[in-house]
Amino acid sequence: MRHRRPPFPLLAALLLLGASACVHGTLPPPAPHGALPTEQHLRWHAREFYAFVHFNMNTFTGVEWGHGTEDPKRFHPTAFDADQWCELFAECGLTGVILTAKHHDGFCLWPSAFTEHDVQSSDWRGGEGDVVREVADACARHGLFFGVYISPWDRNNPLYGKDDDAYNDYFAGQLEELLGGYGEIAEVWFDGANGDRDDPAKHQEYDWQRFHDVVTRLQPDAVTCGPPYANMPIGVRWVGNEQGFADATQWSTYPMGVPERPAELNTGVEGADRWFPAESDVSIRSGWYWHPDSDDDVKSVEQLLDIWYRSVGHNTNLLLNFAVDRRGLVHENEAAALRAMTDVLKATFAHDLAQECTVDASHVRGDPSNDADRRRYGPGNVNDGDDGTYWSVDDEQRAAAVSLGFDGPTTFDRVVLREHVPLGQRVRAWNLEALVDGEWRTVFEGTTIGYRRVARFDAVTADGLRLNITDSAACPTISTLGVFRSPSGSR
Ligand code: FUL
Repeated sequence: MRHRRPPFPLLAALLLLGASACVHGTLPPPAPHGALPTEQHLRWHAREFYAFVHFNMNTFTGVEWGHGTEDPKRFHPTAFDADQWCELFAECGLTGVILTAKHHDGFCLWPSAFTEHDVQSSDWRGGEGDVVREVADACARHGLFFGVYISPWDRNNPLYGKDDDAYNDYFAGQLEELLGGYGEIAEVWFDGANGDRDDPAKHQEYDWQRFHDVVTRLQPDAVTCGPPYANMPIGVRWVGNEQGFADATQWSTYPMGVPERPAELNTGVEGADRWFPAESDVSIRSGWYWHPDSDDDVKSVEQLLDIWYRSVGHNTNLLLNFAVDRRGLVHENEAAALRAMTDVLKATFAHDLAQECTVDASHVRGDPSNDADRRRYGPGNVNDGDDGTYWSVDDEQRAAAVSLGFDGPTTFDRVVLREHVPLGQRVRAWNLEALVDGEWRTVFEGTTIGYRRVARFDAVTADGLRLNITDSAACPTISTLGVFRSPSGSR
C-alpha cells in the first residue's frame, strides 16, 4: 500500500520540528571562545607529523648557509629519487613533505624564469631537471601533501636590500612560479632568518601583504609558516627553537603584529587575537643539510620519541628534517631511525583502550536526563572515535570531570586528550587520576590541552581513569579521551 503524502510537506515538517524542539529541545552549543582556527588551520592540525627536506646547493658545498656565489654546476646529485623519500615517509605514517625550494643562497630547485642561479644552469638531467616537480609528483603518488620552503633572504640576488620594490617583485614572481605551477601546495614556509639583518646596506623591507595575497590567490587552502610580524591570518608559527620542543603549556593563539619573542613563540599567548598554532621543527641529524661527516650523528629512537611527545604531544605539529645526501637519497641511517621511531609510535597508539570503556561525567550540558542533550554533549562523545563530537557542560561551569571504567584491571601509560577547537581553546588546568585498588590516585597533571595533548607517565594498572578539568577559560569542550599502552620499556 502506498502511503499518502501529507498535503503540505514543508509545513508539516516545520510543525514537527517545532514540537520536538519544545519537548526534546537541547541547549545550543557553547558560544565560541576567543580566536578561532580557520578551515586551513583545522586541516593543518590534522597533518600532525611530516617531513622537512633540506636538499639544495649546500648539500654539495658542505655548508649550512651558502653565500649565493656558488657555481650552479656544483649541484649534481648522482642518484636522485624522490620516490625513495616519499615511499619511506608514507610507510612511516608521515603526512607530507616540505622541500627547501630556495634557501638563503638563492639557488632555485626549479627552473625559474627570474634567475639563472637555478637547476637549469646545472648539468643535472642535462639542465632539464626540476626537483620541485619530481618531489611534487612523488608526493602525489604516495598520498603525501606537498609544501615549499622559500627563503625571503636571498644572498645571490643583487636587488636584495638595494631596491626593496624590485626585490619584492622578484620574490613575488618566484612565489607565483612555485604556487602556480606544481598543483596543490599545502604549506608555504617563509624563513625569517637573515644573517645580514644588522647590516644597513643589506636591509630589505619585505612586502608581506603582497606575499600573503599571492598565497591566498593561488593556493587558497594553504597555510603559511612565517614570523609573527608577517601578520598572515592563515599562518602557523615557528616554535621558537630548532630542537623540536614545545612547552607543555601550549596556546594556539598569539597576537598579531608583534616581534618574534622566542619564549612566547614556545608557549603561545592565552586570549590573543588570532589562531597562530606552533609547528616544531628539528633535524634528524646534527645539521639541516647533509655533511660528509654527519652520518653517525643521527638522533636515537629515544631522542626522536622524546621530541614527538614534546611537540605532537604538546599541541603542535612536528616537522622533522631529513638531510638528503649528495646522491639525492635519504641516508640509510636516517631511514632506519625514522622506521624505529614510528614502529614504536604505531605499536603504542594502535589500540585505544578507552573505546571499550563505560563512561560517565560529573556534569553534562543541558539536561542530562534528556536523551538529545546526552547524545549531543554527553561523555560518550569522548570515546566514540569521532573527533567531531564532544562532551560539554553548562556555560557557567569551569571545572568538571569525566571518567572511564575498564572491564577489569587494565595497564596503560599514555593518554590522548583533545578539545573541540573549532569552538576555541579553553582548558587551563587538568589532572588524571587512576582508580587503583578502589582509590583514586593522581598520575598526571597538565595545563593546556588544545587540538591534541598526549600525557605520558609510568605504567599504571587500574580499574578506571578520571580526567578532572580544574580550570578553563570557558566551559570545556572535550572531544577525545584516549588511553594507550606503549610497548614495554619505551618512554
Ligand atoms: C633557519 C635557517 O637559517 C636554517 O638554515 C634552516 O633552513 C632552518 C629550518 O631555518 O632559519
